[in-house]
Amino acid sequence: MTLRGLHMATHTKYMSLPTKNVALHTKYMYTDKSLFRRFFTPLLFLFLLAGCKALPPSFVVETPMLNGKKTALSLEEKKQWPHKDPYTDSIPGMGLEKAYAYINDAGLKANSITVAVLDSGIDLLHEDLKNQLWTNEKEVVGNKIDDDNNGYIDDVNGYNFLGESYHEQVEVTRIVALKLGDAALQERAQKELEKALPKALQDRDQYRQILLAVETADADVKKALGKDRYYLADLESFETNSIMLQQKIGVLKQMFSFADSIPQVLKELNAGVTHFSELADYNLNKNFNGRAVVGDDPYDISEVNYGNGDPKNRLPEESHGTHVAGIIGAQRNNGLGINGAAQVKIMALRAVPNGDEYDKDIALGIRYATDNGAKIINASFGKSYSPNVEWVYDAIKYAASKDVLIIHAAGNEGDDLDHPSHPNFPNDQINNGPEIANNVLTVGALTSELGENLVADFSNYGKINVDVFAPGGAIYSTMPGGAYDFQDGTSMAAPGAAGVAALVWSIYPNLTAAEVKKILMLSGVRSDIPVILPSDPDKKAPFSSLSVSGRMINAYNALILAKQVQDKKFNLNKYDFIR
Ligand SMILES: [Ca+2]
Ligand SMILES: [Ca+2]
Ligand SMILES: [Ca+2]
Ligand SMILES: [Ca+2]
Repeated sequence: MTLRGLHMATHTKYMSLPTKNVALHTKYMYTDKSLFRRFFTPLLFLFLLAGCKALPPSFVVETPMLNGKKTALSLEEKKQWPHKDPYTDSIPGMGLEKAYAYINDAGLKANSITVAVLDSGIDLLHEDLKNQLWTNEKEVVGNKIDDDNNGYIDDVNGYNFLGESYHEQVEVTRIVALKLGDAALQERAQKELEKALPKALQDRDQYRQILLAVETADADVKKALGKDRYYLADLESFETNSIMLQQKIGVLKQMFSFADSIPQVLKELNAGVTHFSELADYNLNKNFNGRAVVGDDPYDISEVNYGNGDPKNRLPEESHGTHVAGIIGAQRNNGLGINGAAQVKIMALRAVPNGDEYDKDIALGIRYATDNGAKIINASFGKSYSPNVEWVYDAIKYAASKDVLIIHAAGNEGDDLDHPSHPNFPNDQINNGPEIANNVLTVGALTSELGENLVADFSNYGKINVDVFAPGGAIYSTMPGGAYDFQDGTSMAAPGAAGVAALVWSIYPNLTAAEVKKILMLSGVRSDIPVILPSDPDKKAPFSSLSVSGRMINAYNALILAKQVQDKKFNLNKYDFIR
């Protein structure tokens, strides 16, 4: 599944930062001798102790305390926050504006670099992406011949491993329907499916009921007010003796706490109905076969003649790959839309359907990217079961052998990935064991609030399985049809990290993939501020305890450290993250 947050309230919550909360966090950060600190200290001490072994030196002058912004972000800041800096701007972005100012001042030159977006389809005609696409120069478009003899026909901007398929089952459904794996796995999957399907139907019906109630209330209140557009203030000042109308106004007032307008509420409710309907009709439907139109056997990795050379999105709602691609590499400073994190060539690989991706497509996609010149592969997808995981592990090791870096989203379940029952595939560690390769960076999601809500409430985390954090809450980027919009998810955090990796690597191309990974982790901004745990909103833990590095990615720091490594003034081998 693509890793985008689907709960309706998250978006709005991040968009309107409540200032009173910001003030509260600041208090925590300053009050060393407060009551709070007394209760918290034993716990904090444990975490600090655990973190000490791994604590590398600082590479830049860091002020001892990070201060969150005390006012709400402006719309422009909301659109650009991932490029802001925690120190300079009090916003926990990736320091990209600062990094570009430094690049400019120092006169640093960037080399060309290709980043593969292994994802859903991409809007290849988008105004802010079309000039940034990787092109296979030796391939002639549309002649049905594999001109460059790389095994793929007409792969001009990448490849489409999904053919004309879009909806898919999730692995739990496939395990039950196709009897994959052993009896124990099938029994476990059967139990999950028996719970998930009725839940999806129930959620769909609930969304439908709320949608109907809001639609009816909206129509009646418009009529009573005598206007087509109204605001919360209109509802608050409206007086009526009709109990029915009072109830409807009550419903609408409640809705204003989820979004800024009723049309936005209706849009999100409709999206909810669609989401839960698709869950029931496709993802969790034992009898659905999304792969039939592709025509291959997805359980035979040797059968490679499938899919086609057109990785564009098939439907407007297939927006994920477009959004991810823009975060990494939307054309910079062209007077349109947004600035990507780096100026890269985007290789479009369509391999993630509306359901769980097949291990075969992911393994072949990683190999395609590796063999055709990508240095970085962005992997904003994941799933809880991976029946042919060995194919993916082999592909990851192959990419490592060719010095290709893979950036993986940590996932959106709000879970501790170090817990044995919460794997998120493709991982690079089996049962918290040693890493199978040194080229995978796993990224959790931050919100724009430098305080207790710093870690997005949907983000997975883990001192062993998540390497670093990057912005993932309410991220503004490209959408199909030449549009732009906000999306939430660790899916949005991975491409931010991928863009920073691309920027660093484009300037210091002699670094290895493993070195770039380590530089991103070591140079991040570390903070011990207490953050709400995504898995338990009643609990807090130091931010630094939720990932291997304890840090959030910072492009400026990464460039400084990369230069030191290149000039042999800093030996990366001396520092390791001890678990
Ligand atoms: Ca070809
Ligand atoms: Ca051709
Ligand atoms: Ca642009
Ligand atoms: Ca790892």
